[in-house]
Amino acid sequence: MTEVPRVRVNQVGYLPDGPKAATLVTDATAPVPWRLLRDGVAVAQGESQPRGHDPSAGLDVHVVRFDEVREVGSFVLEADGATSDPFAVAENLYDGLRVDSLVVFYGQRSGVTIDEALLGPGYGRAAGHVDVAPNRGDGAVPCLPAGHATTADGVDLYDGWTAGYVLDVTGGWYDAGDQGKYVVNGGIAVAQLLGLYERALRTGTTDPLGDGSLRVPERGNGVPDVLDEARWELEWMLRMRVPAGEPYAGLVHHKVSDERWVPLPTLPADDPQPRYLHRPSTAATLNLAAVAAHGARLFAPHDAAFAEQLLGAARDAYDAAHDHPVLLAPDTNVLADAGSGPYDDADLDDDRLWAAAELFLTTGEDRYADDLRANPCTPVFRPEGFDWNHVAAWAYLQLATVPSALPERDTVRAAVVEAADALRDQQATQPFGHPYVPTTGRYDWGSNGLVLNNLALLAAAHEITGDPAYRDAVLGGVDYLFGRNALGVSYVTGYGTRDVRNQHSRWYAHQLDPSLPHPPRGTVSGGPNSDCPDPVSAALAGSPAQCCFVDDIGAYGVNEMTINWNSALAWVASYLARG
Ligand code: 9MR
Repeated sequence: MTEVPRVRVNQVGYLPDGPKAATLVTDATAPVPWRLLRDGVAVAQGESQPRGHDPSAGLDVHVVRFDEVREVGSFVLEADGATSDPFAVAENLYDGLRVDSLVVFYGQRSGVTIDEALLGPGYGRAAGHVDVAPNRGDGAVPCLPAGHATTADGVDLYDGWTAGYVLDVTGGWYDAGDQGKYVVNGGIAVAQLLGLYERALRTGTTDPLGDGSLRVPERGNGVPDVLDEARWELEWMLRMRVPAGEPYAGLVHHKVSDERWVPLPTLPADDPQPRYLHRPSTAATLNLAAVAAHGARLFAPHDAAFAEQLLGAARDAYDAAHDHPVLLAPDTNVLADAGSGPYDDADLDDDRLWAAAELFLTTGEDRYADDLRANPCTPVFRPEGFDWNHVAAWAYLQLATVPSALPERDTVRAAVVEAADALRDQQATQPFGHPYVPTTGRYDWGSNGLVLNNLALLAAAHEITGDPAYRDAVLGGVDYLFGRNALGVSYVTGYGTRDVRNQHSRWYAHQLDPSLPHPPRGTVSGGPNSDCPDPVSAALAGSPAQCCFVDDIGAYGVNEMTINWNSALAWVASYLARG
């Protein structure tokens, strides 16, 4: 790959009727001329806007705006003696991404053979975690034995919890590049899949991803494919419930995972580790309540019995979480052999808000509206954005956009627009165009997921107000993910000239074993993380936030794939696509 050009553009391209901006890295203090070239001929020109030193990138930059260009074609941008990578101005740039980013979920499926005819040549693999050696299988997983959650100092993170049953927890999605399956990042991922489908139905601006639209095994079954994909995880989440008669009956296990981390690469079918159910948590239970309620209203026209099962499960989980309001998932990273991520969460008011919101939207019952009122959950919006651990803003987006008789609906809509306006003000300060200005100045683990969810907030404001300025804000922010950033990389595999391909994964491990594939097209990397928490990115510690990234499979703290970041990408791609 050639050296990264100093003119940073969206390498995928720009929509003809959308905003168009690039970022030029230069020491020049005065405006410099730029030219937009097509086949070597200048079709537009102007002068750059100096923006000084950008601390997030550690670079001196100018912004180049060429919004008025509407002509379609392939272009390069020239300024200050530098030439950008080629890029398109074209319609429908994001239609393929919408499909690809959703098909990534099929590749995360556990318990089923992955068919290369669907995921792509070289992407087939044997079913993982079925009861075939060396797997111990997920068909009868025991609860974690006592003592296994005890720290070196003798603290039992699970407070003496023991239980003697086994559960069939086959299926579901692997959360990321590891072999664990976790309810709380599954929850937000399911929600965004259901949400993007519901949005498409509601707005009619994109086709609603009907049957046959995705490359999934269920295509042709008469049910919209995105619902089939979401169901794969929903059914697994239902299996994660504690059985009646057991301690914490009705709550949901936080995770099922290996006793120890397996090395890279290890295909799911080759994982020899014992697997355990970890202690239930209130957070996981509220996640099930939220997405089961959400799924109930979307499955109703397609499978009434499943919809009814989901609604019953949502109500029961909500009640169980009420009875056990603070059973927290602890930080299991402190264990010597954690074997799984913690997804710890000490603040559950946002989860409660989300579950009440979806139950209200599906049932319209006062009980849930009363619970919403009793739980203001401030602040709902954080400048960092929402994620699996902070779901209040997502709940607000749902309450603001899904039709309901909530008396305070207009207030919620106004709050979403106000938050979007604040975000747009912050975005205007960013010479790389992205709406992500964390209060600490440090980028979080999964910053790309946060950027994407901030874009979803702007998109919701567009839906609420009809003001195209919010759509422009989304498009301007997307540029950052596709190359208009400090490193000049596209963070989505298969999209852009310099795309990331070595996201941390035990099976998409081409970097370590060339017989294995890269992650499939449409896989987003977690992105810069100022903490540089893994041995590979540790070398970058102290770098400007945007530079805390490397496309290396060992850099799990900055360059992993997860279902919850891909769901954010799929949501935004679905908003941008046109049916
Ligand atoms: O996405 C998670 C991030 O918000 C946390 O800060 C981080 C540390 O606990 O964990 C991330 O989730 C990882 C999980 O723990 C294990 N599987 C991979 C996930 C993505 O890196």
